[in-house]
Amino acid sequence: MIKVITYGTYDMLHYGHIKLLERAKALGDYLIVGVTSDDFDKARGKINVRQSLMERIEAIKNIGLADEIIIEEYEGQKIDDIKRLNVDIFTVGSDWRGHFDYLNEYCKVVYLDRTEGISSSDIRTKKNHIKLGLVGKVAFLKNFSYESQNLNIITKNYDELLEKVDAVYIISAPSKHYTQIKKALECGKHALCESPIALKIEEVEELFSLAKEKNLVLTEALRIAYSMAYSRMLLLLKGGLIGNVVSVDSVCTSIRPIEADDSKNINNLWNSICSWGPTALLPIFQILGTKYNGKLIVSNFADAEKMYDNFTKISMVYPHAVASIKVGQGVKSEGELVISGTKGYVYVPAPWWKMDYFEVRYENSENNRRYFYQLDGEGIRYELVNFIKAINTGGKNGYIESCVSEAITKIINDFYQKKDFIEI
Ligand code: C2G
Repeated sequence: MIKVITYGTYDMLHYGHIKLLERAKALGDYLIVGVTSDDFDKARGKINVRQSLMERIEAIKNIGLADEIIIEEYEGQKIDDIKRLNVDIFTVGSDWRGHFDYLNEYCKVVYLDRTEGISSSDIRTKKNHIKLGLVGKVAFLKNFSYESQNLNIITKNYDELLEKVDAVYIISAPSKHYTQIKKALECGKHALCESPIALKIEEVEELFSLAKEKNLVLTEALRIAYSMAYSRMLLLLKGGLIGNVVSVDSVCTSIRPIEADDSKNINNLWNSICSWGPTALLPIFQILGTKYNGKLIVSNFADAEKMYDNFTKISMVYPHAVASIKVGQGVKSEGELVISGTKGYVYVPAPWWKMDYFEVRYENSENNRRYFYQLDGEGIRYELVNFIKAINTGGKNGYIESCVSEAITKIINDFYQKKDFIEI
């Protein structure tokens, strides 16, 4: 029996894919089709895939050509599969000519002519290509456009921009977020906004209910939430990895002097609490929930009148746990995340907000484990993928619950209102 294997994403399965599979099948007696996992596609830069892994597998099943379907999850897996499944022929479309010659060492490699004139990208473009407008600082946008090369980007005056796009990514100063999001939603545009999405709790509630009413996606842009290491860590914690969590302590700092032109205009300021607060608070609210009993905010100001804090420490008390954050734009500390539990603790080394691995440590160090994951583009890619997916499927963004967004804003609001507050 001649075994043939071929791989692909098979997004929006089309005639070109089917022709390829028919010819692959004809090369032998048994056809194995490897369908790429969502994470593997993200990692190899395919960020626009429209269908989920299960939908893509279902489509391949339905055409009835595959004798076996496997999932391709990591780079280098092809060699493993070929050896493990005793494959005789590896085949793929001619767009990959030369790329897989290294597999000749394990089996025969056949490049089949690609069907011209059709591709998943064309279908996606025709279906509805999402035009994303960027609003904010140029330095950040430069970094961003690299990650979003598959998306349309237009930057102009805000009203003009809103007319031309389907969605906006807002990276402006925090004090502008509420008005800009509201305007976008009122114009029927989806919004992804750097955290915090507003400075007052009523504003956040209003924006979320407006988005809901208009069937639009409103998402807080907190990159770490979308990183694989972080989301897997949350799942493992929920599964009791370290027993009951009794303390979450997170530190995020970076020394950034106030720029001369910034200090003139409060509207352009990203103080410590706004720059780092949302990221530092995220694991606390996602692990311990948003219902704490009390808190204390302690700040040191570079400019007290403008509420520009050099450094802020917040301590929180929950019924059965405590939490703390330390954030600073003018103070440097070890940017680690430590989650303490009754059986052990999770340690994420600095800078934890760029985490691609974490460690679980126990009393008996022989039981310690390290978990490694891939993190590309500091998470911007994953954030975008989720935003676009939520728009396309009319679904919610499952990564940051709206109660977490509200809790983050509440803390920042209390900082500005100097509630539960001490200045040092
Ligand atoms: N294909 C084709 N004709 C088209 C489009 C695609 O013959 N008009 C072929 C591709 O060459 C590939 C298969 O259909 O062999 C699946 O295509 P994709 O879903 O685009 O997957 P791809 O990114 O090419 O992944 O590990 C993944 C594989 O290397 C291929």
